Amino acid sequence: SNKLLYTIIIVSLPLSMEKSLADGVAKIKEYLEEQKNTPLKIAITGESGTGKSTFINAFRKVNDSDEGAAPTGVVETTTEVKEYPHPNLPNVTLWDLPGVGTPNFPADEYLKKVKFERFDFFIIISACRFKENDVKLALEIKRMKKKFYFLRSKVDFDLANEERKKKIDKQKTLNAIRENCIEVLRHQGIKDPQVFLVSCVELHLFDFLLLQETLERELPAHKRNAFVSALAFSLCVSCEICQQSCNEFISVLL
Ligand SMILES: Nc1nc2c(ncn2[C@@H]2O[C@H](COP(=O)(O)OP(=O)(O)OP(=O)(O)O)[C@@H](O)[C@H]2O)c(=O)[nH]1
Ligand SMILES: [Mg+2]
Repeated sequence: SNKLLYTIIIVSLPLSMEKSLADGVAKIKEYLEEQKNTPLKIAITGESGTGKSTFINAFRKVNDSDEGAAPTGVVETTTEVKEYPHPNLPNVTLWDLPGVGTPNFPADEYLKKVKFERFDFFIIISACRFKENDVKLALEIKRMKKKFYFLRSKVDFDLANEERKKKIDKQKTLNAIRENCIEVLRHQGIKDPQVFLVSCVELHLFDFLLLQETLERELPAHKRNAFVSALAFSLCVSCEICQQSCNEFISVLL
């Protein structure tokens, strides 16, 4: 992308002026190569019990009871951030986070406790209802100029619950859930929110395939963003520009 190229040129300019133009070009090539191999840390976040750990296991085709699986449960379960490799994409890791908004992880301490800013990309998982904490997470990610997908889990429960009451049009019910999520996110200033409906216990149904395809298609852009942020940050640090200016600089680039 142009923004990536501009960043690389800005970073490389002092080098090429000090040495030869060829050195500058070589440095740019090196940065472009490095960008391809940039690691991408994907945080799986949301309230407790929404299915974050179950999603990670299913995504990795691991049973909840297998050794090495992310622990899942009917009470608050994940209390430490843990990293899991992506099943087929090198340099991509999925990070299982504790749930936000419990007595152990109150919303106002959560971001600091899980070191939220270290992640490059986010999947917010929400179940049953759109909550205040979902909005807080989305706005924080927006503030950091990073991106997220919004996963509405447990839609199998929603359909079963509605079906118990009356004969329903499943597609209509799913659309109502999707539209509600999109509307709330848009209302909070999130442009073009990407919302996927899933059942973490029946991952082959609903939007999971679409989510997987979208992630793989958009991965280069996510990596580019992660790379530009890291590069811009190191540039600003080396120039001793204050944190505020650094954030402004990154926001212009992304
Ligand atoms: N029916 C159904 N059950 C689900 C779904 N996702 C998760 N569950 C169940 O919900 C419970 C909580 O799932 P977890 O994966 O432990 O939830 P979590 O978000 O990791 O919770 P914390 O670690 O406490 O933050 C488990 O009993 C799961 O089996 C889903 O999409 N559908
Ligand atoms: Mg968990």
